[in-house]
Amino acid sequence: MNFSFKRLLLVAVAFPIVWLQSCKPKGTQSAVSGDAAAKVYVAPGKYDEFYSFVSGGFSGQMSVYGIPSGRLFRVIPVFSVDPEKGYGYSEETKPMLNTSHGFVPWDDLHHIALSETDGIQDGRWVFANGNNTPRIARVDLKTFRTAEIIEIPNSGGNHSSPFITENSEYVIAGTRFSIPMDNSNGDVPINTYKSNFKGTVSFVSVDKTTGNMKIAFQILMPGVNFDLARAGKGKSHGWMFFSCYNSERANTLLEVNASQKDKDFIIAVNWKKAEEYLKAGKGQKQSVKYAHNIYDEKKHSATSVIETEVTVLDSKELADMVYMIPCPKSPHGCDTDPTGEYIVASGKLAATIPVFSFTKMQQAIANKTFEGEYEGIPVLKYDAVLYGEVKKPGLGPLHTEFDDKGFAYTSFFVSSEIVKWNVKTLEVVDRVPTYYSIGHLSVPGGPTRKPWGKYVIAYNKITKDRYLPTGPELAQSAQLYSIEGDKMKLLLDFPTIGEPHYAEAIPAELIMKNSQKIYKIEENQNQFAALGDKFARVERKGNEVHVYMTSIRSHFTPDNIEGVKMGDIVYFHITNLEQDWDMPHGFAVKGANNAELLVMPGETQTLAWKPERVGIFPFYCTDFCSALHQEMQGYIRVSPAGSNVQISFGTGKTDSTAVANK
Ligand code: K7E
Ligand code: CUA
Repeated sequence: MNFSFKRLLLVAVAFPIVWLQSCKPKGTQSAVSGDAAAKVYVAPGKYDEFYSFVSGGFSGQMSVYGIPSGRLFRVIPVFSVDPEKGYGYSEETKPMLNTSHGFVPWDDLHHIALSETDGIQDGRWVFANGNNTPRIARVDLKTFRTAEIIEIPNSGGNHSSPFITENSEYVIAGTRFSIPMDNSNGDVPINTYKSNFKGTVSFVSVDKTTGNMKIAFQILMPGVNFDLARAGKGKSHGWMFFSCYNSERANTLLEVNASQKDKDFIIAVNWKKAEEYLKAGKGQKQSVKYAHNIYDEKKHSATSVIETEVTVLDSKELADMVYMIPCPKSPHGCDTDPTGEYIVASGKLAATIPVFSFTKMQQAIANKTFEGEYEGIPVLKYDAVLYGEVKKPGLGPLHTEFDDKGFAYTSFFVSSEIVKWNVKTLEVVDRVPTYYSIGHLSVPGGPTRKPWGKYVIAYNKITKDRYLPTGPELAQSAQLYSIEGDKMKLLLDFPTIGEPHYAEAIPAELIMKNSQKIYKIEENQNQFAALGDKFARVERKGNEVHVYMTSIRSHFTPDNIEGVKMGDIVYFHITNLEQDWDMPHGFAVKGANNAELLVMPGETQTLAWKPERVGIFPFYCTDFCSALHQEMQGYIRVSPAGSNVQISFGTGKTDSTAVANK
């Protein structure tokens, strides 16, 4: 028995937990220091310090966690239907998921952008991208609900999105896949990529008061793949920086063919210049088709409008608007530091992290220090724009966030670690392992002019042995590290919903004070609302039966309905008359090919139901609302098509008011 094993045994006797851990595969050692538990412990009844908004990847949703506890508070349905909340199932919310391709009830949500004022998070809205069917959503942080979705035309996949400018002037959308433009003949051989496929970046303006989005302009770009982006800030305000790959413009086996060249590009867009060109009428109007969906908080319903025009500025023709900066092999993340001076690019296949200087870029532009052109766009000389390189930082750099003390934190997918480095000196000062294969990472306020610091959160792609096994697919996960000291310290693992990509955290006080408690019943303008029991009724309009129903603890009015016939469509319009915080009522009817409704206090929502057989169908409240929740139920009778049962309804009438169908 060697010395160290004896020691291990001794420790094992004293601390059986340690013994257990040492028997697990190497990776599962927690590397957690003694006070970690206290640092993440939020006592019962106490609040977390930060909200974290986490992308759900292929779940299409966004989730909301408390930091430092890692407690899940809410899943906000955005691009995917959500039966838990009736989102995408109720008649009022269905239009939110409308697109020019029809109803698209799923997407792939990668990136989060919290609204900003003067480069500081303001807690008003959070934006998110739909990657697959190009869309940007805006979630209202008063209600934690998706308030608006705008589709992006001339785009093949909205990955490079929705990065935000420092006064929320724009959220942007760069196309991941280049494609033939929507107004051209798209029926072309795929191998004519180089001549027919184009890229675009869209600048979507955000109304200062309402938050409403509008595609202000698009810029026509070479047919590369746009990956990520960040807005300039401070001195670089007015610029947007995009990473791109596939400068080879390959249309097949990109794994090989898009990694041929030594360098791809960071593309710098001067959007103030673009605004000038737009004003001067240099844009070309193109006829396209895209959906614009808005949820009206008073009408409690969404409308979807198909828009038919965008204005396109051509990067080839309009000088001084777009520049390219060479960047080592297939950059992924493109991040700007809090001062706006440094632009950090992360080449997935590169061995260094290049850091570009905005000041040097301006000089290079002024002196025309170009190394050539790419598709008519000036390419700046790498050395002329480079501030310096972080040497040998790790393998597979992906994304960089910043703290409030002049440090940057870069995630490394291949070497599974976070590397901390000094933004001025470019020296690596610390590194910690992540478990495993980190993608994005997030420091509260990290992408803004004013990072709040304190933590860095890793969002991991693979968890292997970190959690109890759950069949073929394992939990994906976040890991919380303290960055208060010189060294990063692992504090906590917590699983996430879907695949987490980017996340943004914000001090809780910037949001919680504005949180809406109810919808005022007197402001309810839903056209199907019944604003009191006395308005509850059932009406037949041809083969449509409209049930104007109210809910309040603990009954529905009406709760007995007869006169529905086969071939009818029944619309249950449920108005929740409650005016107390956190008092939703649910609604579900047997056999409905649909989800439940979950109706907030003061709100009206509609469930459409097409009975497919004759009989009695119970309906009930799905959300445990009072001691008599189980009594919150009713019946609807469905008669044969030719029956002469007349519409009748009631609540609390024990004698039948309906004529029995004898
Ligand atoms: Cu790196 Cu889609 Cu932002 Cu994921 S992306 S990691
Ligand atoms: Cu209403 Cu349960």
